[in-house]
Amino acid sequence: MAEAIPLMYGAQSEGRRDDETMRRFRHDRFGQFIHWGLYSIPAGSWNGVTYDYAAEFLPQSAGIGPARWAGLVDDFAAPEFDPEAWASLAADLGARYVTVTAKHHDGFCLWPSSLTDFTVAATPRGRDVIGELVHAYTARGIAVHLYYSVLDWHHPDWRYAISSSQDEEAFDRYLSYAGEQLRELATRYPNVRGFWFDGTWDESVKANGRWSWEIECMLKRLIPGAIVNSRLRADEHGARHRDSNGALMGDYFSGFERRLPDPWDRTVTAEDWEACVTIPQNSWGYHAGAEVARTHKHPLELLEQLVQAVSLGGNLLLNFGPRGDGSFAPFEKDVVHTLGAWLETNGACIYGCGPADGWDYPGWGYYTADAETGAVYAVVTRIPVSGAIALQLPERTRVRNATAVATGRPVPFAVRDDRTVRFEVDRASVIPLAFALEVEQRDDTAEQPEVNPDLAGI
Ligand code: H79
Repeated sequence: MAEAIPLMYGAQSEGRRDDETMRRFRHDRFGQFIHWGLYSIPAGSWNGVTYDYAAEFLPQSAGIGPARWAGLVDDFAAPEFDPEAWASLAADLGARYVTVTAKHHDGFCLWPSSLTDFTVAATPRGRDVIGELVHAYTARGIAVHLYYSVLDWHHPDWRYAISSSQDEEAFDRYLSYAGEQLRELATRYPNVRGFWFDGTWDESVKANGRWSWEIECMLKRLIPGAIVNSRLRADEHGARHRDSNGALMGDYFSGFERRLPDPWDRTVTAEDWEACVTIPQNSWGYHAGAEVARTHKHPLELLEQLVQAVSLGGNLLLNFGPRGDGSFAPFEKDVVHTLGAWLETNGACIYGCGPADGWDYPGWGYYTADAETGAVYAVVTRIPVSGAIALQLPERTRVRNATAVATGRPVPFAVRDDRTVRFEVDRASVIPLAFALEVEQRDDTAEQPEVNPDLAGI
């Protein structure tokens, strides 16, 4: 193995964190992402033209400069905004934590930051949106993480790259500004559980690994146990997410955006990770365009992504983009009802679960396992036309008992051979079917399967 490179600003710890806060985050498995800001008002259209790209990228798509964009501050009245209703929606969804955009790329702050005028305080709504949300979610036992974009299209000192000493001075001022904002957030909202960083891919940011290291230290000093995503971090050589020695920086890998690892890719189970996904093909902020609406995923596709993430030891952060007025669109309420109803009765195979060791990806769905109880779950998301499901057991195990998770009722199964059991599932089911398996070790000394020497080695 190559010798480790000495690093000052690489990973801050080795291996997985195993403190109470991190265990809780891992146990939660399902989070709700909220993208809400000025971009929620034009919702993808400007001067009568609709841009079928991400709504939060409208300033770029439509070529709207920061000054004109800032005019939206006057329109941010959000008469329907009700923090309690948002918290109750998150609970109905079955989300155990919520990650909210405190500041997105446009630089607009949803809290009344003392470091800029470009905040919710300047809007007709006036009040502290982040503060009200932290309060409402926390009161319902839902943990809060704050999203913060380092990239900032509004701040005059932001630079994409550093090509002069003036750039360097400006960008240093910018990094102090961002650092002070983060100190402000951690001080104002000490109950938040973590921070979710974005917009860290530009050369200017990559050249400031030390800043990202110091931010991680500061946040963890102000909020002991705070969780930060790997996207915050770069080391002194500009390596992102993982340092120049390959060690994960931050507390979990956050590079899976609008995609999940392949269902058979066990390598990802070595780290904590979280994938973030959208309901439309590509918009995080609310987009009112008809073309974007045609790309909406079916709620059950999103549910399947959740099961897939858990089967690979990851969390799923499912994005919602509330409308400019503060209400949620009907298609998002459908997602809440479908996922929430399923999780209400089937949550045992999701919360607190992770990969099932020794159980290979079966094609008809996913296995998850609860390390605490030892239960293995078979979640059928692609019912074969025959209704016959074959389970390939790990070596030296047997299924003692199987029950339907939703009802607790026993489920008959047939032992087909030494390593295979077979279920008949309801071919008419319109939702994933979850089965809890009681698995026991098999003593092989008693019953060695017969091996025909003529077939050995085939
Ligand atoms: O907040 C949502 C999006 O608005 C934001 N991230 C999610 C969570 C986002 N910002 N930009 N993008 C998504 C897409 C940008 C991708 C790119 Fe790149 C940045 C292309 C080039 C620079 C990714 C990073 C691919 C190469 C580097």
